[in-house]
Amino acid sequence: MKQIIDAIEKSAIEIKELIETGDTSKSENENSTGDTQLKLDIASDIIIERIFKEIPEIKQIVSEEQEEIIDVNENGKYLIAYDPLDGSSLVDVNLSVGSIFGIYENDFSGANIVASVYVVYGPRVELVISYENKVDMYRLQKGKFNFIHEIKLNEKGKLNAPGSTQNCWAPYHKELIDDIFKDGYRLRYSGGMVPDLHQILLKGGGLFSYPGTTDRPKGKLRQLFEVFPFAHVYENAGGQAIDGTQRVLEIPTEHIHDTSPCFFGSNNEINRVKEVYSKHA
Ligand code: P6P
Repeated sequence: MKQIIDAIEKSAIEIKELIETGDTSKSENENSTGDTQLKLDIASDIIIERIFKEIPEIKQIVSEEQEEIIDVNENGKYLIAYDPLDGSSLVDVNLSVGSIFGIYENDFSGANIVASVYVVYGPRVELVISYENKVDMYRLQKGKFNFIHEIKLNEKGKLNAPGSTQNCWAPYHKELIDDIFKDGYRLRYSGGMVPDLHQILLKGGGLFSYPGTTDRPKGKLRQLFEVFPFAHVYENAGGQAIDGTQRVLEIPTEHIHDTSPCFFGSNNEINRVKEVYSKHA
């Protein structure tokens, strides 16, 4: 696992420089989910793939930006699914973005995720590792990632990050979100999954939601590259990650680019979601 962490740290330093100087315009290509790729997406993906291909303990990799799984080492132990630069379109308006890595054994499935790592490229570059029963945060300082502190969620938080197209929400979802705001929660939503979820983790808790909607019944966020890695983080930090009723890590993956409705948060807020969604499942 250390080889992989070192590789991710190395890629983060290169991607940080790419964000500062790179071309943020659109490419001619679309990824397998149909999103138009930015040149930053492709360049970040090339950096990560190049670095991962040097790591003996990696068996396979798959990128959100590519259609197929890539075989790396037949004797490798780990399979890595990654989103090289999530929310890349936010770079143009100078908001934070991130890279997300799900580390799996045996196959790419929620049940077989064994660790996850994400990197936030913001005013500071921070790297969070969820492994075994801990979530630890590191910060890039003078070219090196230094340990800062462990991350734990409170039972109840103060932040509410409601995603997706509001006029496509189910009426009961809208009522749930409105009720949470009526209880005094603060709106914190940038449109970047990594900084939005990082903020809730660091500010002690709350709720991030990206539900199924009339325009996207299965939600927008990808299971292997986004939902499962953050589910691993939130559960290890003492919170939960569900699709409305069940743990997202129990959801079967039919296709490597499958999406899933998702709710990440502290126990109190997730239990509110379960109470509402269980009546409409
Ligand atoms: P919406 C970025 O494009 C992303 O994939 C996630 O980082 C983010 O949480 C979500 O989409 C935002 O989607 O529909 O709320 O703009």
